[in-house]
Amino acid sequence: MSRPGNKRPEYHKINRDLFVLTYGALVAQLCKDYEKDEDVNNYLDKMGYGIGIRLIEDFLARSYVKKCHSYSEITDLIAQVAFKMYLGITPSVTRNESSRNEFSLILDKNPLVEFVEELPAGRSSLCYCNLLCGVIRGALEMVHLTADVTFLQDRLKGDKVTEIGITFLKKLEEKKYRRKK
Ligand code: MYR
Repeated sequence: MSRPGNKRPEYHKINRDLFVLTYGALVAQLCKDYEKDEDVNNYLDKMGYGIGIRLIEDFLARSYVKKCHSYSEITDLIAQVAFKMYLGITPSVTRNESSRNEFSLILDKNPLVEFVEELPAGRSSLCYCNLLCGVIRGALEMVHLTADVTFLQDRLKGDKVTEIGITFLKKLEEKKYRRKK
């Protein structure tokens, strides 16, 4: 039976909502388990890192992307292909003009906070979506790149935009991971 028009099947929406709500429950639980925001942020980052080092295989297999030749190309790829693929959004990319290795992803929309209006009371230093930083860091490490990835601005904290900063640090030796040709 053919699908009516171009409408995406409803289960995509249901799965996304379930994921977003599950993520919210995870953050809520971590806030109960850890008193300090910093510990929650670290936990989310580590968890994301674990996801990122596995996700990269899937990403490279499904995206058919070619090897990138600059940090700028890699950041564009993360924004335009990876975020689109896994979160359905395309952040815009800005570059720190005075440095060749610092970039930002500006998120106009963020599906992970769809059901969140504000940070929990007394949690003003919480980086609610810190999992994303870990995912990016982990995935990059598997293509031999170390990077600092942190939230520089966050709408949940009253900032005008949500901004993830990526600072590329150095190229790792190509021994951990060999990309299939
Ligand atoms: C290369 O030159 O080998 C390609 C580099 C690809 C880097 C891809 C990084 C993917 C990051 C995934 C983030 C997903 C966030 C939802």
